[in-house]
Amino acid sequence: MSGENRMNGENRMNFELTASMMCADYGHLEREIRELEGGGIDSFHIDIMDGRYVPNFAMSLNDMHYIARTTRKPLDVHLMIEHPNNNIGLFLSCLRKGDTVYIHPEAEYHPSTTLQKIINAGMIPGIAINPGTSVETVMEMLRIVKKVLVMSVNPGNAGQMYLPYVGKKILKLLSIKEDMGVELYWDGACSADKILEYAPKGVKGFVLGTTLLFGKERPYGETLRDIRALKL
Ligand code: S6P
Ligand code: MG
Repeated sequence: MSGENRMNGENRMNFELTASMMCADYGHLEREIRELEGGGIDSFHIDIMDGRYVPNFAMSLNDMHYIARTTRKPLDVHLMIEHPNNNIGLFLSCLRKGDTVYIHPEAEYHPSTTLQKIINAGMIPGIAINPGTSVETVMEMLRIVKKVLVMSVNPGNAGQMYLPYVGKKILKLLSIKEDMGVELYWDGACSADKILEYAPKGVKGFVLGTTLLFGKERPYGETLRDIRALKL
């Protein structure tokens, strides 16, 4: 990358930024989507919670459907629901080929069956790994999925503190990601420091929530431009 590009805020390191839409202003959802698109967001992260797998209710199928109809950018759907296999068709029918669907392996008796349905529908299959879940317990699934969403907070809420013990697990995943054919994505308390540290190590994308993007009384485009300009 040339020095000139760095100066222009055009950092050529290829990392993706996705907006955690549970943190958006629902009074102006279309405006939020347009502003994020205009600011250069790569995709929209959709947190679906059922009040059982996690102790919270967040976005619904309707919210997801609205965002899917309103943008042409990819969706990144993070299912924090028990037994997603029971209802996976409802979600897949609202999505386009090339959107990503993450499930939590602990939430399913047969996660590989659910992942196969996601693959058969033309979506990108992913698993989300909780802070307390070890890599060893999901090793075989790494051979099925294309993406791994590494949770650096416990699932259920935005605005939580980063859990530092997750760092070692990310390093372990980075060391096997090529062999397994997966890309790693960071979800939870994502700060500029974390992007600076982990993008050069090979984390492919970052979910942006209240830590960096939302609720800052600053245009999203400015924040996103600053992130892209980080000197990695
Ligand atoms: C948490 C959820 C995440 C959050 C995101 C919010 O259960 O999966 O996607 O929405 O982490 O970001 P922040 O910066 O508020 O932690
Ligand atoms: Mg999420």
